[in-house]
Amino acid sequence: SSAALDPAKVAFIERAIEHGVLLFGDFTLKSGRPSPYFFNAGLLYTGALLSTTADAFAEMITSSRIPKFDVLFGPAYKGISFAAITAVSLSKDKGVEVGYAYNRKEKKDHGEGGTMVGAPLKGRVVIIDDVLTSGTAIRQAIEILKTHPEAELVGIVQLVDRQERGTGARSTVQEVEEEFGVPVEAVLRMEDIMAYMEKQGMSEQLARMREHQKEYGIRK
Ligand code: OMP
Repeated sequence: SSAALDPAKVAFIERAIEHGVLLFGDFTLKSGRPSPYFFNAGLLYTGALLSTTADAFAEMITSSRIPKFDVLFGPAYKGISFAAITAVSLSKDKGVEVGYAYNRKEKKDHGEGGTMVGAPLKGRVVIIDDVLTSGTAIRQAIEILKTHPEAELVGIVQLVDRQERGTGARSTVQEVEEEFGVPVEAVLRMEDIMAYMEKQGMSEQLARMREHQKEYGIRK
């Protein structure tokens, strides 16, 4: 892995490990894939952790390929708080004003006029969510957006891109970027986590990460 160890990323990874957000062990993912690590964004529940998360999202959004946009859409449930806190951080620290919106999960007929809360879903929209693996979750969010004809998807931001394969041989990011024609960016990627582990001498766990990468990662 050739990922540069950005000090802000290192600090974020350290805090994530410290708070049990980033775990190493034996996990089964939503897609059914086994995994030697898991990132549980639901454990980012203190003011300090949320603040760090918001700043990391805001910094990434303003320094990446994400174009200017009007609304940050956080799909229920994990995306909701991320959309809110990132909108605050963008406004306070970056002078970027965007609305935030989220969907209610309760209403089952999400295909038609699903129940939205917050900013009207129109104009240029960026979707914000926690973790990207095989793409099922993000595709569901895009489906919701598609039911709002005045909304145009212009980007997707994730806290963690696990850099895994999508439904085919290519990475989920490649598949989604190509299919929907928008950039997909992330605060952290698997290679950042692995670079950190390498620096920390976590050789046993790192070997398992490499095995996982061989099986489910991107073949470059
Ligand atoms: P995909 O729908 O396969 O892209 O998986 C992404 C979803 O899986 C996320 O929205 C999470 O709910 C969950 N997930 C994590 O939260 N952390 C992980 O490290 C891995 C997953 C996962 O199940 O793949």
